[in-house]
Amino acid sequence: SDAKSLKRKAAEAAFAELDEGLNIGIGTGSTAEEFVRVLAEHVEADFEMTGVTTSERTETLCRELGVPTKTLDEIPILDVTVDGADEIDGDLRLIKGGGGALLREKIVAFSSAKMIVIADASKKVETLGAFPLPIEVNGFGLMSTFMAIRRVAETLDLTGDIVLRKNGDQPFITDGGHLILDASFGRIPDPEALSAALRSIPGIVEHGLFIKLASVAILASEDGIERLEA
Ligand code: DER
Repeated sequence: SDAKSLKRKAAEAAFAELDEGLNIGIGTGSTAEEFVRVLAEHVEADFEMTGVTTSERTETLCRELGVPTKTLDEIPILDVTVDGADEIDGDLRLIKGGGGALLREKIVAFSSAKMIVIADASKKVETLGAFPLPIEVNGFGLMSTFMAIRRVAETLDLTGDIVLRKNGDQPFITDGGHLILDASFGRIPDPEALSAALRSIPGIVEHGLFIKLASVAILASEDGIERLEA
């Protein structure tokens, strides 16, 4: 089965864990969009739920498919969030942000009692970092922030390219109006240390290391579904 059907299988397995009448955080990316499609089919068959989306892109798809949504301000505490990931390690630490929605994704995940990550099994890694770490930064003083990141990374023996994410020939702008730097550290042996170090830099709005947020990971492969629990 192709990549899309693996994403669909993970999305269906996540749906199977949901009761009726929940407030559900809905992630961003191609796997999360399979989850929206699964939700829409069940909503069509009178499944009760209310979604809170993590990007304009997901919100638009929910509207198109008839998945009912409210804002996080209307539902500040959610029962569960279902979202994808770019990398998942054995402790359910994640790298997210490939789709540029990491700030709202992290806020929504943090506002949820639990977070179910759905992905094809290729996202499972021994050590995070092969996927470039997205770092969401304020546009003011970009070069100073860039240099601070490099300095802080070097104290952790992390080196590699740090590039401004583009949208064509323009800088990529997030839903929150910020920029994203993608840092190719290659391997991040101590994600907690890097997370704390990045938080010390005021120009950084958020980063794509999701630590102690995911409670369950549902990974689909040709051999079936693997379920990891924190
Ligand atoms: O941008 C994100 O955080 C997405 O959830 C990403 O991590 C996974 O996107 P994918 O399901 O399209 O691989």
